[in-house]
Amino acid sequence: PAQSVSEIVLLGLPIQSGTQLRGCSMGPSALRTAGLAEALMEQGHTVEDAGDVSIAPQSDRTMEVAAWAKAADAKAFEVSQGKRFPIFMGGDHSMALGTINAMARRARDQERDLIVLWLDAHSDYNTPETTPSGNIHGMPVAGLCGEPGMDFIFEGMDRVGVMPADFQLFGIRSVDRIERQLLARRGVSVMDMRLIDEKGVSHLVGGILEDVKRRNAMLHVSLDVDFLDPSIAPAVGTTVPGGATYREAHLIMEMLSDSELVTSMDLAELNPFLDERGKTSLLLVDLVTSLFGKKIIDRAPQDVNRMQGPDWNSGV
Ligand code: 4U7
Ligand code: MN
Ligand code: MN
Ligand code: MN
Repeated sequence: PAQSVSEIVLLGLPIQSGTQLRGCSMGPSALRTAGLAEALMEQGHTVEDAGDVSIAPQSDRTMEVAAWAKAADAKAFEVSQGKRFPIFMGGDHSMALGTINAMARRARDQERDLIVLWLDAHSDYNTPETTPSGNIHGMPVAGLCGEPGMDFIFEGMDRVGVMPADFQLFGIRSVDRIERQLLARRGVSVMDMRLIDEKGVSHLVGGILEDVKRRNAMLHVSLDVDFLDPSIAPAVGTTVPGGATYREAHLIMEMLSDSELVTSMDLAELNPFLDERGKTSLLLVDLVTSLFGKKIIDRAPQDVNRMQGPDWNSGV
C-alpha cells in the first residue's frame, strides 16, 4: 500500500460464533490495546477507527455466523469506499465470509478481480458435509467459492462469488481428508509449508504479486494468527507446529508493502485469552506496520550494485 492509500480505517468484528472456544470476541479490543492505530499514525498515516460491528441476538451459533456475515459485509463495504484501506480486526475466521464478499463487491464496482492471499495453517475449505468439527471458521473459503450447504449464510446479501483459482492459500500444514480432495478438484492454489521450505517465501510471494499486477487485480490479505509459528504467536485456539517464523512473516509484509498492491486486510483468529503478556497482539501490530512501510533501513534496490563505500585509495 503506502502512497496510493488515502486513509486506513479500522473496523472491529468481535465474532466468535465460528468456533467452539471463546475469546476471539476480544480480538479487536486487544489490537487497540496493543496500539494498532497509534503505530500507524506514528508512521504518518491517517487512521480512522470505525468502531465495532454488532448483531442482534440469534437462536444458535449457526444463525449467529449468518447474521455476522451480513453485518460485516454491509459495514466493510461502507467503510472501504474510495481509496481507503480497511483493516478488519477479528474475530474468528468466519469473519471473512462478510469481509471478502464486501471486498469482492468493491472490486466488481471497479471492474477488477479480487485475489485473496490466505495466510493460514489451515485451508478452511470444509463444508457442512465434510467438517470434522462443525466449526464454521474451518469453512469460509469453501463458502466464498460457492460450495454447497452454505447458501443460507449469504441469504439477503449481494453475493459475489470468488473463483477457487483466485485464492492463494499460503502457509498450509493442516488439511482434513475430504477437504484435501475438494481443494484438488477445484484447483485451489495451496502453497504448503513444505513448498515454502523448498522454494522460500520470497520466490513464492514474488510470483503471486506478479500475477496480481499483471491482472490489475485488487489484493486482499487474510491473516489467520495460526499462520505464524505458535512459539511467536500463542494467542490462537488452533495452533499447529511448524508455522511461519518471525522473519518469514515480516518478509511477506515487506514485499507486500513494496508492491503497493494490497487493498484490504483481515486480522483473524486472535484469541487474547490465550496470549502471553500481549505478545501476539504486539506482533500483529508489528506486522501491520511492516505492511505499511516500516523498513529496517531505507534502500533503493536498484542502487545496491553501485553503492559506494569510503574510498580507501584516496589517502583521506
Ligand atoms: B481456522 C479444522 F478439523 N480443519 O475444520 C476444522 F482441523 O480459521 C480446523 O483456520 C479449522 O483457524 C481451523 O475444524 C479454522 C480441524
Ligand atoms: Mn483460518
Ligand atoms: Mn487456521
Ligand atoms: Mn484458528
